[in-house]
Amino acid sequence: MSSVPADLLAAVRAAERIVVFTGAGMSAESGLPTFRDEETGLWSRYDVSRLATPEAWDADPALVWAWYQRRRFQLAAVEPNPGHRAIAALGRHRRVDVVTQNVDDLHERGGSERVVHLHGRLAETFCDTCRLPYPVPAVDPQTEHLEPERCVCGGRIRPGVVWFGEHLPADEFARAVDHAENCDLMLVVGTSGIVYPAAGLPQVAREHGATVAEINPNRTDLSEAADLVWRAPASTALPALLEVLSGTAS
Ligand code: BV8
Repeated sequence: MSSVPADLLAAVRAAERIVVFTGAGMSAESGLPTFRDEETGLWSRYDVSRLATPEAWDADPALVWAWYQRRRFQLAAVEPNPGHRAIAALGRHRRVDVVTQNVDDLHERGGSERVVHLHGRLAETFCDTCRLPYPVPAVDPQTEHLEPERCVCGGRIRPGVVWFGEHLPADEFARAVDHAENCDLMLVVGTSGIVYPAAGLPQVAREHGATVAEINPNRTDLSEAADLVWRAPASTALPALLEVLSGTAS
């Protein structure tokens, strides 16, 4: 079990409001590949960040839809990991707001109730023309191409995520900025800090007086500016932190 760095423990103990800012690494130990790993998976022939764009959707909707259906189907088969559950339990000791770049629902299924989704939700689907919600069950496409369903208006049904080049949902991003501006501590967990404007949130927190702590086995674009760094994986670090905080550590 990772021993909790003393400076991080002190920062958590002193904090009244904590933001946990998460990326794909938060879900890695649940079995969902990060964007980086994705490139070694079924889709290694494609540049993933070129699949998650409106241009890719317009050019080959069946390719993009098959990729999303495979991810949606994968999501139904995985569970929250101890890191997700520890974040939810931390929320019983302090005010905790989760701001996630992830499009999975593992924070909610792990028990977190205050979750901001910056990049949408994989489980949701809507018409790309009239933009009305249009629920579609997740299926394993079995192939690299799968024609998306059609709306009554003639539009195609797309995944409820924010693609590269698309604006983030204004209300969600405004909530995320408000949380960053008003927290005492931001835990930055499992993100490479590459994708903006999300990756700018730790700087917002710092500019408003918060302590920023990174929990990640690897160095990232955010490491330099972090006040505290714990090189550890989320699903062992966060439960260890919670155990010490709740006095149950052995
Ligand atoms: C925007 C949904 C304004 C889709 C995602 C040109 C035109 C327009 C915009 C841009 C442009 N050039 C650049 C931009 C900005 C662009 C951007 O940032 N690009 C990057 C690539 C440079 N941003 C946008 O386009 C955003 N919109 O700017 O709108 C605008 C609009 C029009 C014109 C101008 C401006 C929209 C960005 C949203 C993209 N959608 N997801 C989908 O999922 O299919 S982002 C996607 O990437 C995921 O959400 C994912 O979260 C994210 C990847 O980042 P990470 O989460 O950090 O994951 P990553 O794999 O990179 O890293 C994992 C980390 O985990 C690693 O550090 C690893 O060490 C760590 N880890 C691994 N295991 C563990 C662990 N940590 C802890 N424990 C472990 N066990």
